[in-house]
Amino acid sequence: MRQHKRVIDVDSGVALVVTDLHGEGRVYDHLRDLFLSRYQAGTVQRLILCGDLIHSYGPEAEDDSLRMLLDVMRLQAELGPEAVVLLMGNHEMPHVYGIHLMKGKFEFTPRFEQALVALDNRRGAPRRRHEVLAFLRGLPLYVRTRAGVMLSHAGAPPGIDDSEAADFVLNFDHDALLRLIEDRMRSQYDLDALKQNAVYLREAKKRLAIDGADDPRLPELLRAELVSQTSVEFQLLWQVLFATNEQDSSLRDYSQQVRRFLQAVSAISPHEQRVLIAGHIPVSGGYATIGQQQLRLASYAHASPRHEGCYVLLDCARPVQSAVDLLPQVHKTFARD
Ligand SMILES: [Mn+2]
Repeated sequence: MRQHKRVIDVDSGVALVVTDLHGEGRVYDHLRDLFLSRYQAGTVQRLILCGDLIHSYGPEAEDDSLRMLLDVMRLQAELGPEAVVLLMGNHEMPHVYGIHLMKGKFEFTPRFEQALVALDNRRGAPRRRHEVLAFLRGLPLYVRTRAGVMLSHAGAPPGIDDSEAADFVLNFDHDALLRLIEDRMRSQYDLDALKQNAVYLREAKKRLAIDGADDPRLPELLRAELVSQTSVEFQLLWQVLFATNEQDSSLRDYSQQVRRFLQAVSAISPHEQRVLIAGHIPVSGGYATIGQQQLRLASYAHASPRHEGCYVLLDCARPVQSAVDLLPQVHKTFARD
């Protein structure tokens, strides 16, 4: 049995660690093929994608999000859940709850929701919508290693500084939260009235590709609103996945936050965790150390320039003491050799 529901523990092997591909299919194919050739040669044993696999910043025709996600599901079914790992990022999570994610002119979620609904109407589709959603709901938040390196999407969240708080995050239960909200909806809301609400119907169609008043998914927009507006648990999950690191405070304060988070996690983990690898935040040149205990990684979409993106070849067994120890294991996504 896994010690924590949202954690994959890894004790051995070399992992190819990648992050934030954001629907860039060409880059995904390149890194997956790099992984597969080394996997077959026996030099790399794992592919770990640290979240935000989906949601392109480009035009719809170039958005490979769903194809990439289906390919990860296929590869994981083939090689096993410890050989191919996708961590949940802040761009995967919205589809678990049906919430609307936008940034400036980009509305990320409707396009992917429409693609998911289209899966059920596509002949020969390898998976159905409900299977993809179940996969997203089951995603881990962290990988822990014997090396003492913890992999995450967004780094250390604020306020996780004792083992009780860490335990809650490491066991985060989406199903329980959704059930809680659904029970409340049934007892406190007239769900039939939604069918007559033209504004609701329009928003439900736009955001979640809900197909009119008779669609059994009709209450899901209300559920999304209730989760995001009223749930303390959801706010915590938000802080985990949208962590702002040193950008909202200072490097000094954030370094303390990282230290406290890793200490709290270590107290309930098989091995002390001393260094975090995280993506999520743009970084010039594709990587940077953030204090002594975090390596920021951007494999493509968040690297500037993008072709300077990086991946890490992590020896999951050999102890790592600080972030700079990882620098020899950082490589360019597009090597020039
Ligand atoms: Mn991202």
